[in-house]
Amino acid sequence: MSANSLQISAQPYPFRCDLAHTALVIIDMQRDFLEPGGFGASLGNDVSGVRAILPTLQILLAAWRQASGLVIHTRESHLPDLADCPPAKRLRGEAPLRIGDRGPMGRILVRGEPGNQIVPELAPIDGEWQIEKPGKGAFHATDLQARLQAAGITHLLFTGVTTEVCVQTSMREANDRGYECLLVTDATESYFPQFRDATIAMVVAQGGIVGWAAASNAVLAALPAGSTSGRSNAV
Ligand code: TIU
Repeated sequence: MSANSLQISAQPYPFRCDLAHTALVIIDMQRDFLEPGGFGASLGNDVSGVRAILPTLQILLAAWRQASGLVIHTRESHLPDLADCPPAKRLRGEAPLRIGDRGPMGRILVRGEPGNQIVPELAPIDGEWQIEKPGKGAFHATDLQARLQAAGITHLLFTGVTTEVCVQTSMREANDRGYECLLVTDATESYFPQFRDATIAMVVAQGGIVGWAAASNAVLAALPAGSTSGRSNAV
């Protein structure tokens, strides 16, 4: 095994990857989904529970940065003129505040607004990718596929919110594009814990039909101690 080879204890069997070709993907850890008054709350959800993964994600992110692994942050966001928001998405449901409407954190789910910012605990740093995605999946209407290919990334570790919506959609999109994907079980959360659990179960069923699942401790244990052995430079 090269110094960059990782073997992560996972379901349904160990996940093997090379640090230099693996990215940590943090899906939509933005105020819209984590704080009252945002998009998640406007849909009728109690958003307080999803913040529980923040300490775990902070530890994982710090370790991944220490190992010089690529970090990819996504934000679900729309252009100010909503040209990238299908009416079907904007008009779905009976929310009091819809996408583009002004709420306590600015316009709901609109790029650049206060509510659209990633929470400070996980703020991106230089060299980390930030993908603005108008859909649930991170590949839909973004340049993510082209950038991953250019960077030689073949393996993706998925975290963030919500497990069964944007995380699962992105993981399925990645799986269909040929990426080997692992879901970090305690670094993802749903407004419905039973949906988180069901998503984890369905991802790993049938021999890993969508990919692998592992707790963050298993990822941390696989990282070289004190390593900065990931990519030699930012892509
Ligand atoms: N509503 C819900 O659970 N999620 C979303 O609308 N977006 C994401 O999951 N990011």
